[in-house]
Amino acid sequence: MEQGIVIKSTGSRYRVLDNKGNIIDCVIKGKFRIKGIRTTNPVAVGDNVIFAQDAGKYSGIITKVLDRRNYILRKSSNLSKETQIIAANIDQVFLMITIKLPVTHVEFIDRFLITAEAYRIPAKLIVNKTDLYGPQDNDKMEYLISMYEKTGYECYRLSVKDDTGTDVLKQNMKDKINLISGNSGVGKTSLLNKLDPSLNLKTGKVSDYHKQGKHITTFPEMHRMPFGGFIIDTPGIKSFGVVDMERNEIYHFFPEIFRISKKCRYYNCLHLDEPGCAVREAVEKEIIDPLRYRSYVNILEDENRKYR
Ligand SMILES: Nc1nc2c(ncn2[C@@H]2O[C@H](COP(=O)(O)OP(=O)(O)OP(=O)(O)O)[C@@H](O)[C@H]2O)c(=O)[nH]1
Ligand SMILES: [Mg+2]
Ligand SMILES: [Zn+2]
Repeated sequence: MEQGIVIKSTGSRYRVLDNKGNIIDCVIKGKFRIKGIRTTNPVAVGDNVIFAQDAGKYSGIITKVLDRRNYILRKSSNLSKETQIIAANIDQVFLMITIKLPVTHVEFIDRFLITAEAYRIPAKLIVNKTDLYGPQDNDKMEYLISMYEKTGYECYRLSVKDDTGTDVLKQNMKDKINLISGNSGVGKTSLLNKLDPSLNLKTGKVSDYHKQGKHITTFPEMHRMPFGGFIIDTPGIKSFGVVDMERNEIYHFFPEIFRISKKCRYYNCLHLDEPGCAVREAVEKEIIDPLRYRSYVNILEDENRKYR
């Protein structure tokens, strides 16, 4: 029996990196179930596994998944019940966003951030493609960055194309297990190719007509970085359903809303139209950004719809 870490999962086959640096293609045997959650994939990238290797062959059978330190789940859509583990045992997640080509929406960012908060995984934002931005785009970028920095999220300005901002990111990712997520076409895989040109991974174009990416990366895959640590590249996501959250706890994962909610008159205030709501007062005074509050209300309404 040997131990390794899953670096790629394609549904039925798993690529495992062992302690000696060998890569073994594995299948799973038996049933793997995680308490309390239903997932479409029992073994995920980042999982530490025990496997039995066929003598002399670079193929094996995974027999056990070791306890996960954490994991990040997604729902294939807002209303779907199917959940998928994107990756496990992650030190930090980066959401890559772009102001244009494609446009990343605030609510999408917020759905991602609350998921990371719920799983207690530090989340950071990367704004890529700064080389494309005119004055208006830059204003929009700076607005978002200041909004998220105030809330407590680190933000990075990046142009993979011009190679600006890559060194700072490298320093931050060094020696950690990092995951990069984001819409299709924002440049996740391009960043990996920049950080390690020998990877030569496939990237895609953003279409002129739809201004969206073409879902080039299809499975999450973990890559060892020459400067130390790992980066997990993931397929672009369209929408992000929130997982495992009660309606009355969604605001717990908006740090600035949660902080102020302690001053609401009613302990079970949902910050919609209750009297004495400190959150709504803070939104009016723009202490809480109205964009963030709008995301909160939309996500809450989406969750309500599911119960009807
Ligand atoms: N102008 C500009 N284009 C970029 C930059 N970074 C990436 N691109 C381009 O954006 C397109 C999409 O890049 P990918 O790296 O394939 O995007 P991705 O996020 O991996 O997309 P999926 O795998 O589909 O999720 C490619 O044409 C890249 O060349 C950048 O900083 N500036
Ligand atoms: Mg990609
Ligand atoms: Zn309130």
